[in-house]
Amino acid sequence: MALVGVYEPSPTQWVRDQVELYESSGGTEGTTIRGDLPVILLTSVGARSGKIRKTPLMRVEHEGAYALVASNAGAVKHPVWYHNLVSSPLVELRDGTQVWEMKARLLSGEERAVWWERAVAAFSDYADYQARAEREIPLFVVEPTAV
Ligand code: F42
Repeated sequence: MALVGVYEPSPTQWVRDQVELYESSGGTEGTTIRGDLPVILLTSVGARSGKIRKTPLMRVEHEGAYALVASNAGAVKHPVWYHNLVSSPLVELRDGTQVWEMKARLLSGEERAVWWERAVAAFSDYADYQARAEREIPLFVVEPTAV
């Protein structure tokens, strides 16, 4: 079942621009940052507003599952979308031209450690973000809802 709600674009201009380009091109443009680093698009439901939120994140994929890294560029606070996923784990994930409904699950322990390595391999800046974040950066894995 598709997510229901009114779409509220990000207040951050460059994020909003990336979402617009990614979606309006059907996932053929706006799919990278810094030249060639791939990005996916997360759609979640606002924990308080119930509005549809769209968030570009780095692409960390393994065997059809994806990690969502709540790095918030190394800020001391979790990004707002972290709270949205805790409250409402059903999400939509777009990777280029493909879109799936998926369920997000917060990782811990050994499973988190394995995905963290994959995340840093995909985007090495995550290691710097972790060093200055003063919190353990949360990781979700998202997997298809119907397997
Ligand atoms: N951020 C990451 O954390 N990890 C990444 O890997 C990442 C990669 C990335 C790649 C490209 C790109 O363009 C951006 C990238 N970002 C990455 C930044 C990411 O897209 C987000 O901008 C960032 O993580 C901050 O997320 P945020 O959810 O904190 O966004 C803020 C700016 C925001 O949109 N706030 C909204 C607002 O209006 O202030 C609120 C949105 C919201 O969900 N509100 C809830 C609701 O109910 O609607 C309220 C929830 C509550 O309880 O307050």
